[in-house]
Amino acid sequence: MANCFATRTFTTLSDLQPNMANLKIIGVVIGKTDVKGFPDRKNIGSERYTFSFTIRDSPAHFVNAASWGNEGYIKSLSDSFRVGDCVIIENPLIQRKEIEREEKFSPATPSNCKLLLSENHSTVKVCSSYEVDTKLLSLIHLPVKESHDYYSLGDIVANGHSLNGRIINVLAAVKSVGEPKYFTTSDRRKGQRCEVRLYDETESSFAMTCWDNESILLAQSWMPRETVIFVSDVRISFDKFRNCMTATVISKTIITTNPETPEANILLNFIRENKTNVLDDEIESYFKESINLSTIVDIYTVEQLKGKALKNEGKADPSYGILYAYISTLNIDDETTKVVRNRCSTCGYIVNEASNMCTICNKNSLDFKSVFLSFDMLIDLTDHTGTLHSCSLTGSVAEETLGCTFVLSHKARSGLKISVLSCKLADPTEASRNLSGQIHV
Ligand SMILES: *[C@@H]1O[C@H](CO)[C@@H](O)[C@H](O)[C@H]1NC(C)=O
Ligand SMILES: *[C@@H]1O[C@H](CO)[C@@H](O)[C@H](O)[C@H]1NC(C)=O
Ligand SMILES: *[C@@H]1O[C@H](CO)[C@@H](O)[C@H](O)[C@H]1NC(C)=O
Ligand SMILES: CC(=O)N[C@H]1CO[C@H](CO)[C@@H](O)[C@@H]1O
Ligand SMILES: CC(=O)N[C@H]1CO[C@H](CO)[C@@H](O)[C@@H]1O
Repeated sequence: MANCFATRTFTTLSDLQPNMANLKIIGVVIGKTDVKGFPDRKNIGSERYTFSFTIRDSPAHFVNAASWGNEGYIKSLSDSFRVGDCVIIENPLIQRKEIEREEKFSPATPSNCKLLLSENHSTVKVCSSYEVDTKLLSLIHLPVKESHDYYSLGDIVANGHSLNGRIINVLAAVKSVGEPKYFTTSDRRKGQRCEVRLYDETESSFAMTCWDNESILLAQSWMPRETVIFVSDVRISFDKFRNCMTATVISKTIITTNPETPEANILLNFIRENKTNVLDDEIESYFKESINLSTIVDIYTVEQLKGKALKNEGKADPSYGILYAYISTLNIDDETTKVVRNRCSTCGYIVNEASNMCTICNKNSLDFKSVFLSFDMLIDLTDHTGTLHSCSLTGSVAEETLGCTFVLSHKARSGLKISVLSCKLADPTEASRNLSGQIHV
């Protein structure tokens, strides 16, 4: 790698003025967008490509840089560095920033300039972290907003609809990072999505969705229950499907991983001290059935569910749907399988039968008399395409299904876990209409 600190000195971002020429700038990349293609108006039938990024060289100064060009140049430039890398830019064009236009889609910056990079004039070099001053590298852990300028997750939930559509800052810990999902839109564009679950002292789970490869890649580096993030300018919306508030990473968003601020340290202490004590997702979903059944409309066959399981192997994100099937095995007479189990009333987890201990709360259930009986059985579900074996039918859904007082959770060997949220007799005409509709899809 070329020596990044060859004789020529760098112009600091605080000294940038529009139309300055022959500059050399160094900075750490704190934000970056995906490459996008646009039809070229001057050259009908061809496309121009672009991406942008944000660099910082001191706590108070950062600027946006954009590059336009042909597909090959833009893609290879974009692939050459990531958020967290340190880059040296030579000969960028320095333009005056039109604040309103620029900051609609790009991060807000303190600078009145922006950089434009072109293939013919500018160069971007990536420095190895060994060569870079640690002062510069440490900027990656400094949020771009005041360290106290954020909403707690509890504040967001409490404000509810009034925050719908607002762009705010959030400080939170990472609870889980979903597996990225890739799809093709109806107009044949490729898309991707990844859901990150956040938590803090005030809220145990809050969804943040990433729709771009750069933020998805960044999210893959986060450690659940260890990483704290400061998300500047994230969009808050009300998710009608899940009936809750959610956050969405947009092109204005800058995410600071493991921020070095007093507020982030307090949160870090909280997650470290509370690590062993937190309910795991399974328990949480046991108590918090926040799914609005009337919003579940996708209809699947057994075959489609198995296909989905293969595609999603090892993924944590649940998906919801309706299955028209019959219960082909309901084994309540077999003495080797238990039908009823004790669950801990604090966390909802199954209490170990031999020790009478709740392994999650570490409480002895006999001391606390804090258990309740719950159905816990395995059933098979069959339709015209196949059978799902060993779906577990538990809790109140089992109670309703069986018509006696007592949820369907399923861990099949495929790694697919199915939770039955409701189980009712299907109207035969509705079922046949839906299933025949399916075949044409
Ligand atoms: C870059 O340079 C090449 C050859 O030197 C020229 O053909 C091309 O038009 C230039 N591109 C731009 C955007 O100026
Ligand atoms: C995002 O990543 C996927 C998988 O690597 C790729 O197929 C897709 O083209 C990428 N999209 C963009 C906009 O870079
Ligand atoms: C569930 O969703 C339906 C349709 O979107 C809506 O009318 C209803 O109010 C929702 N119920 C709850 C409890 O949020
Ligand atoms: C350090 C810290 O904030 N610990 C918290 C862990 O969780 C319990 C219960 O929610 C709190 O009481 C502690 O303060
Ligand atoms: C295609 C079709 O017939 N869809 C039906 C499936 O079942 C729902 C009720 O669950 C009907 O509302 C749809 O019209």
